[in-house]
Amino acid sequence: MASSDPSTQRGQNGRSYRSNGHFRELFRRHPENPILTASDWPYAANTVFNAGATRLENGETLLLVRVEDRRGISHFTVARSDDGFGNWRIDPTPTFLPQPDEYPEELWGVEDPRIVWLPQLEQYSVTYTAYSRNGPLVAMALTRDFKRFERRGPIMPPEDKDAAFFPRKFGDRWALIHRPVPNMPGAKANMWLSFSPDLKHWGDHQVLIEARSGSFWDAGRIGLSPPPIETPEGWLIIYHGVRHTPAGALYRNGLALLDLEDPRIVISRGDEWVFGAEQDYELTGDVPNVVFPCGIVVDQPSGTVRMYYGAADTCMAVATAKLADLVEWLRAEPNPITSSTGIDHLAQLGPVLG
Ligand code: BMA
Repeated sequence: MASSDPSTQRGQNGRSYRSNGHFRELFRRHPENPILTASDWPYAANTVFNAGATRLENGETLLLVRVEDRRGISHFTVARSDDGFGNWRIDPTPTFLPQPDEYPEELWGVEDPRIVWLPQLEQYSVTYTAYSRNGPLVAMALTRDFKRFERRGPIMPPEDKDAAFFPRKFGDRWALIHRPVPNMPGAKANMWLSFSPDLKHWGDHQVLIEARSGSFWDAGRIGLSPPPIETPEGWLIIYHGVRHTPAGALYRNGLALLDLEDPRIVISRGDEWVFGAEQDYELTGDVPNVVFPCGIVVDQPSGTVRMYYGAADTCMAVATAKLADLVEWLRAEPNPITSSTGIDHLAQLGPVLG
């Protein structure tokens, strides 16, 4: 299915109605979006969306796609492509099915995987949402080949989602970004950072980035989208923000930058979103108005990132950007950490890195 450029979406009077052309668009949608839909699937599937992504050693792009069946329960299936845009080769049967007998936290499925290569372990980590009887929690598995997975079970209790590791240790500890949801009225669903010596025991939990307030695009709740991206200027964070409206939630993406050696330090955070639902396949589907990236691949020579996102909880799409443009946009943003984020106290916490 080919997409139409938002600037050419016109009403009866010929005027464009979805884009006023004065924003700097950092991400370009692939002209063949959506790149994967349930109709491409080799077996029965309701929707295919929110895939984790990585580039394999042989240059292939691998997506670990969330597939929802008609019970409403999700599993993961691998899709591979040489250029990361087309000719996807999809595993003929599910790759990673929930195993509630052995892993009761997976009772109602597995969702929204994030893939990070951990050079020290020479394995890929897959952090995912396991939908347990007590609510969604963060679980993790390790794999070398995306065929056999070593499940490590829950690493954060419910409700918690949107988790990914940093690819390397800080001092002698791993770090995890995740998004617990407090149930105290008025407390917000913020992004947190936690540390572990062994990927199993987690501590020094702290708020990393807070949801904003009032009418802001990221006032409802926020969460990490793809895993952190290492750049010379810092860890680039693409996060999703939710604004609740009478017509439902709007899911969009914004940017922040963390200190390379101390990821507790937020160097900057953009005030505006940089990617939101505009195209038909993002506006219409099981959950309208959702763009939800879980995977990113950096093409080193060109400095281009491919951001893979679920559209409207229904299909998979991809958009590209120049990594340097994303970092430069953040630098140019007039609002580095200000009181509107309420997190500048973190810099005063003192060293906790091992
Ligand atoms: C979030 C997650 C995602 C989903 C999004 C929009 O809370 O559950 O899996 O894409 O909502 O429905």
